Formats: sequence, structure tokens, C-alpha cells
Amino acid sequence: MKVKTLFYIFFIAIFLISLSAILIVVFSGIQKNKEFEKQQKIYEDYYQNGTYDPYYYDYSSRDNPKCPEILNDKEMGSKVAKFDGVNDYMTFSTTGFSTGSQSATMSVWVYEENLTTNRYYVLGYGACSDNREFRISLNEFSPGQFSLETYGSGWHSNATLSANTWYHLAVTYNGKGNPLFYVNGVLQGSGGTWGSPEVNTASNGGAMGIRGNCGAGYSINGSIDDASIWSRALSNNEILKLYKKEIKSESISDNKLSVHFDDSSTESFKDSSGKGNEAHCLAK
Ligand SMILES: [Ca+2]
Repeated sequence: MKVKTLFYIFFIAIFLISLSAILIVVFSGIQKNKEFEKQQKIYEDYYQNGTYDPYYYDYSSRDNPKCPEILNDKEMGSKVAKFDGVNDYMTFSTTGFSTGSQSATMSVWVYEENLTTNRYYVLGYGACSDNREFRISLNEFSPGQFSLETYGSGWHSNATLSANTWYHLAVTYNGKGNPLFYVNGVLQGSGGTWGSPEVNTASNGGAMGIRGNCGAGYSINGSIDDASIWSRALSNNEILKLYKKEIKSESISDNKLSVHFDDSSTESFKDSSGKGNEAHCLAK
């Protein structure tokens, strides 16, 4: 091969390498700019408008949300979400949810793999300051406790739950006084309070398996099904019907969230309430 030909090949190779390098730099610049714009929009939505899409951003300063496993559970007779106790959780928007001291109900099936001295956050929403949260927690101060946490304060039921057992849990609040706790359709007694609990719930931070946007840890090691929220206090009879599975949560009026995990998806779960508050996580 002539020296001249070799020179041309060398020149073309250098040219192609340089061109690729330039394209890579330009393309990554565009990507970075897009990412910046996305983050800026999220920032504006969250801090200026008080809204954000939890699917795209995790404010918890933890790892991004990981998806629970979706398993067929024989006892429940349907698919359920099994959280690993490490970093599995889900977020959902809170369209139509009660805020402030408005009445509300949460109901959920829960199965704990073990009872630890770490509390588990099961289902709830709200912001990270006292009495702005409305969230079912388990093992709050001692194993087996079933409580309603309002952030730095809360109410305990007098129930003591066991590991490796499915329970239907519900909490109702009628706009004043103390919330009511139900286990398997049965009204429980009060187990006292901590802090200075009041219901003054904020409208964001919808989550399952963790504590919304507030701080790290407390992921549930166990399974959840039929996570449901209403904008009124359900009656004893309505709670009993839910426990007996005589009625679907979305068939009870004022339902704002009904996630059954029975879809084929493993990352995004239908909200049957019709409010569009579907639950999201990100694939492992
Ligand atoms: Ca299910």
C-alpha cells in the first residue's frame, strides 16, 4: 500500500474519531440540559405549587423506589405486593384526599414477615411536620403495635399483631376527637398516644411501604393488599364488609384510592377509585 493511501486512511480515521467525540459531547450536553429542565420543573412543582409527580422523583433522599414482588397469595386469593424491608416502596398521588382535619379512612390487608423494633410504614400520606401526616404504622415503639402516626405524634390501638398472619387493618377519623382502629372488622380499644396528636393532614406524600417523603428507613418487610383510602369515616358495618370481602373498596362511596395489585403490571398499579391515584415504583 502506498504511503499516500495510508495517510488518507489515517486522516479519515482521525476525522471519524474526532467527529464521534464531538457528537458524544454535544449529545450528553443536550441530555444534561433535559435532565436539568426536568429537575427544575419538579422543583417548581414541588416548592412553588406544592405538587409533584412521585413517579419521576424521590424526595426521600433514599435510593429510588424499588418495586415489591407481586405474588399470588393463596390465603388472600389474589395477587399481593411483597415488600423486602430494605428499599421496596410505592408512591401515589393524592387527588381528592381529605386534608386538614377533614374525616378520612384508611384500610389495608397486611402480613408482616417478622416483628422488629423497627417500625413499618404501611399506608398513608401527608407532609413531614407534626400532625401533617396521616399514616398507618406498625411496631411503632414495641413489636406488634398498630398505630396512626401524624409525624411526631400519634395514637396507638390496644391491638397486638403477630408475624406471619394476614390482618385487615382500618383507621377511621370523623373530623374531631380520636381515630378508631379496627382489626379484622372489629373495633379496638385505645392504646394511648405519643406527642400531641391532632389530625391536620397535608395533601402530598402518598406512599405504601415507607413514610412518604420524610427521612430514611422503616421499610416494611411483609405484604400488602387492597390499599384503600376514603374522604369520610366509614361505619363499623362498612369496615366489617371489607374484612369479609363482601364489598370492594371502590364500591363504598367517597373512595379515593383502591389499589389491589391484580393488574399484569409490575411497576404501575391501577387505582380502582377512578381518581387516577395509581401506585408507582421503579423496577429493580
Ligand atoms: Ca390483590
